[in-house]
Amino acid sequence: MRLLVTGGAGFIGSNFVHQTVRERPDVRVTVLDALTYAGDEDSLAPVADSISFVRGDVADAELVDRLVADADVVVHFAAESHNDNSLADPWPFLQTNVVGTYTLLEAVRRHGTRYHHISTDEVYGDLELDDPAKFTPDTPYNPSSPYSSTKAASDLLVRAWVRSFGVQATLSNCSNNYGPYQHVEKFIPRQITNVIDGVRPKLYGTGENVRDWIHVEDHNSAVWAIVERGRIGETYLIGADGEENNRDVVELILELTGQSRDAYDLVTDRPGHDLRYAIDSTKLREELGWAPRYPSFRDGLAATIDWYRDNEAWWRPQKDATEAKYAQLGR
Ligand code: NAD
Ligand code: TDX
Repeated sequence: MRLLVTGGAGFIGSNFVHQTVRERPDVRVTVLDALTYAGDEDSLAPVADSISFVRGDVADAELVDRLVADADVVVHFAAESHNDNSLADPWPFLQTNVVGTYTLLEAVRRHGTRYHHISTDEVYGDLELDDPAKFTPDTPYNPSSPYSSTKAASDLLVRAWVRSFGVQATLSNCSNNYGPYQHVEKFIPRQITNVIDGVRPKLYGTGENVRDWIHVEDHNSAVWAIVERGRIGETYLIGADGEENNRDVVELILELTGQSRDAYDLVTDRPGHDLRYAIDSTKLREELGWAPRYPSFRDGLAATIDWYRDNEAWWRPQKDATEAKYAQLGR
């Protein structure tokens, strides 16, 4: 199989490429990535000899057409992915998430290529803290932020291209990922690296907001299950029943790093901050027989802390600039 992975130098995409090279030697991987601030070719260093890397933009129609013509399957991870950045400057989110997805869809339409679209649970908006409900594939779209609204827009384009043009696509909406190679702007790596630097973790608002954590390896094994066995036109929700509130996550990071569990600060809340996400992944589990391999959040978090301790050379170059951005926002 010739596989084109967009955004393969980012957090989830690079882990997907590692897993693919490790477990599927029959797959020939090409990565297309623009290497924005969030992309890092070093994340692919361990597999560099086994893949082809192309630096370029998913909204570059000519380049995309050439690469899609040479692929059997496209898995589209590339996106602007950080909510706080989307509040500061929405434009790159429109360009990459919406125009970039459109550009890929037109190419897979022309070439009849199998396409899998990576998306987020944030397209469904948020749930109340005390509501037992979870998101299902039938939950109405109700995104809150520029980031999630552009991801929702891209999902709707995919659905329309399936219905109107018969594009061979599947979609997945996953909950919050954690694991190695995640940019230090994101919650868990930001707090781990703060603790390593002797800085107190920073919780937005009251820290009550709930996220449904899944290890990145589990997200990626689910993506493979959908690529291989998913039904065309269908949406699969990916989640591992990992609901935790942000305060509990910070306290666990502090405990696992030998600090006092109350050694954190509350900072200004994110505008429009979604309260709670929770995924019902019954369809994925029952229809495709998928199950997570990393069910313990505590163990996965401990391993992730070890990874950041052991790989300071990977994250250190991003840390100061990231914290300078947050300082401007008062967060
Ligand atoms: P990331 O920000 O770590 O990586 C994004 C990658 O895309 C980077 O390598 C970047 O260089 C590349 N990129 C950005 N714009 C590009 C462009 N115009 N052309 C080509 N490449 C470009 O993001 P991530 O956390 O790995 O997320 C990957 C995908 O998974 C996104 O589609 C995101 O919406 C989705 N997702 C993420 C999570 C999560 O918890 N991180 C959860 C659910 C879904
Ligand atoms: O310093 C922080 N303090 C804090 O309390 C940061 C950076 C975040 N938070 C909170 C905000 C959220 O409630 O932690 C939670 C997680 O924040 P992020 O890591 O920014 O993730 P989130 O906004 O939930 O979105 C993530 O999951 C869904 C990814 O960034 C998206 O790409 C994905 O679609």
